[in-house]
Amino acid sequence: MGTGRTENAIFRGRMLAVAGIFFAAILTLMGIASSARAEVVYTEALPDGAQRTTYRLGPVEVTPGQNRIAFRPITGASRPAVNGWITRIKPDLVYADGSIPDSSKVMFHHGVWNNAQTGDLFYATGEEKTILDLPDGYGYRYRTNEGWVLNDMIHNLTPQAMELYFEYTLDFIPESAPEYGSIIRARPIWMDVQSGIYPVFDVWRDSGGADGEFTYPQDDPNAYPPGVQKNVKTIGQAGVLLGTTGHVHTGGLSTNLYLRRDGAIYAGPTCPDRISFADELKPLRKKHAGFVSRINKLKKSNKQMARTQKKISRSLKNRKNKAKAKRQISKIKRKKKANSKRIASVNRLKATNKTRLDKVEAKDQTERERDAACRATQPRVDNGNRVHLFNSEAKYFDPRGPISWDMAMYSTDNDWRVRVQPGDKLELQTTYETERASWPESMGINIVYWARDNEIDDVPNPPNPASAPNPYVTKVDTRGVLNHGHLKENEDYGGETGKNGSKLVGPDPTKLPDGQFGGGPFTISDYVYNGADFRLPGALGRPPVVNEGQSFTFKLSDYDIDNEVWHSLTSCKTPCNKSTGISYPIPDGEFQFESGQMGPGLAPTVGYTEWSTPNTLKKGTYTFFCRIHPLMRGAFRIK
Ligand SMILES: [Cu+2]
Repeated sequence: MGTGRTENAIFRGRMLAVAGIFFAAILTLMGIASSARAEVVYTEALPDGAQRTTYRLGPVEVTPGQNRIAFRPITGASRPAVNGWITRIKPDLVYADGSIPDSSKVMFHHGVWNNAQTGDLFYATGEEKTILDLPDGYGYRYRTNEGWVLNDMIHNLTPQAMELYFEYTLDFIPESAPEYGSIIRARPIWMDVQSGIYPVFDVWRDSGGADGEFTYPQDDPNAYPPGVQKNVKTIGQAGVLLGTTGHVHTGGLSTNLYLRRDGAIYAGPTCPDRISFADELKPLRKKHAGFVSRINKLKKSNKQMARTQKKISRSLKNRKNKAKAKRQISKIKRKKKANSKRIASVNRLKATNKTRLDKVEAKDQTERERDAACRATQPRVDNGNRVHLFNSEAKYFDPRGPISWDMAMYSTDNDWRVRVQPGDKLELQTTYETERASWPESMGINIVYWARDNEIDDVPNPPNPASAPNPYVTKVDTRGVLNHGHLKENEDYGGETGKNGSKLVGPDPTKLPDGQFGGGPFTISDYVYNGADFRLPGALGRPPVVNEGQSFTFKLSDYDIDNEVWHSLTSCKTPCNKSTGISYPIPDGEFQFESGQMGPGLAPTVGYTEWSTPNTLKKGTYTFFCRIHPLMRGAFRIK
C-alpha cells in the first residue's frame, strides 16, 4: 500500500475519535434546518389493525456529484398524526413522478431515523434497502411529541443535479385501534463495529485470512484503541431479543452477532458420545488394501509373461531350437493359468471382506450423521463464553459476485427470540471478501430489537419472557430469511465493451503514447482528472510520465471544495476503460493505491484536498477511478 493509506488511516482515526459528534450535530441542525415538505402518497388498512402509509419527504435538492451527510427533521404530515406503534418500515428514494432512480446514478447511501427525545436510532437503511419488520405483537413506540431527525446521505454518482424524495412506508397501529393495547414495546440497540457519525473502516485486498476473507475487528489489530471494544454493548435489564438485520457495504459478506455471558458455558442436553468403529474398520481396510495389491501384482506378472510369450512366438520361425521355444511358451501358459486362478480366488476373498467393510462403513456413516444432527441442534459456544446468535448474510444477485449493491441481507425470522439477562454483552463482527478488490469505507452495523421484561408485563396475557430460548441451552436460528429480492434499479452493472468498443469510456491507456508532464499538481475539476484523464481526446488523454521513485500530485479544484464534490483516486485493474455501472470499475488495481475521499475534513471526507501517488511504484501504466463518480478514469505511467 502506498503513502495514501497511511495518511488516510490517520485522518480517519482522528475524525472517528470525536465521540458524540452525531448527537451534537443533530441538535445543532434541528434548530437551523428547514422542515422539508412532505405528503402521504399511499395508505391502506391491514388485517392486524395496522395502517400501511407511504410518506414522502422532500423535495431533496441533490447537487451534482454530492456524497453528503445531511440531517432533516421529519415533522407534520410526513409522519403519523397520532400516537401508536410502528411495526414495519420500508424505505425508498424516488423521483417526483414516483419512479426509482438507477443505483448507478444515485444511491440512498444511508438513512438513519433518530428519535431526538429517546436518542433511539430506531431504523436504518442503506443502498441494500433493508425493510424493518418487527415480529408479530411487537412495535416501536411512536409519540407525536417526540422529534424525529433523518440522518441521510445521498450519493450522486453523476455530474447532474436531481430533485428526489425520500419515501418510507410505515405499518402503524394507532392508539384508537383495538389491537393497540396488546402490542409490546420493542426497543432498538445500535450495534456497530465502528462508531461516530461516519463509522467506517477500510478493507484491503489480500488482507485477513488465507480464505480470502477479512473479519473486522479481529483481523485488524489496530481496529480500536487499547481496552476499547466499540463492537460490544452491555444489556442493562432482563429481556428478550426480538430480531436483527445486518448492514454491510459492497464486498461485505455478512455480519455476525454474538452474546457473551460471564462464566456461561453450554448448558443444554448433551449428545450421546459418538460410537467409534475405528477398531473394526482398521483391519478390514488393511485387508482390503492387501487384496487389491496382491491382485495388482498378479495381473502385472501376467502381463509381463504375456509380453514374453508374444516375443518368443514372433521370433519362433527364426529360431534354431524350435522345440525349446515351444516348451518355454507352454511353461508360460501354465504359469499364467495358475496366476489367473489365484487372481480369481483372491478376488473372492476380497469381495467377502468388502461386504463386511461396507457394512461397518455404513454403520459408521449413520453414526456420524446422527452425531452431526444432534450437535447441529446445540448452540456452539466458542472463545470461552461466546454464543452465536445470528449470521446476517449478504445475498448477491449480481451475477459477477459480491462487488455491487445488487444484494439483500438475511434477517431473523418472525419467531427468533433470545433470552437475555443484565450484564450480557452483545458483540458484532463483519466479514468482507478480499480476493477481488479492496473495499475502502466499509461498514458493519446491526440494529437489534429487544423487549424488556417489565414492559412485556404491560400487556394483557403477556408471553412468559422466560420461555424465550436461553442461547446457552437452545440453539437459535442463525440463518434467518432473505430481507427482499433483487431490485430492478440494480441492473445497470457496467463493465461492457459493446460492438467495436462502442461502450468503452476511452482507449486502452496502456497502449497510448507517453503524455507530457510539467510538474503538476494536477487539478481535478468538472469530473476530470486534468492532465491524467484518458477519456480526453488526443494528446490531452495520454498518460503523463515520471521516473521510478517519483509521484504525481492531484488536488481538488476550489469549485469542487466550495460545492462539496469529493473525489478519490482508487486503483483499478488496467485497462479500466469499460462502461460505468454498479459493478464496474471496482478497486481491483494490480497495485493498490487509494487516496481516500478527498475533501476538507467533515465526514465522509479524509481531511485533505491534495494527494500524491505512492513513490514506490514500479515501471508500468497505472489506471485509477473515482469511487464517488466511477465515470471518472485516469492513468499515469512510471518509466
Ligand atoms: Cu469524483
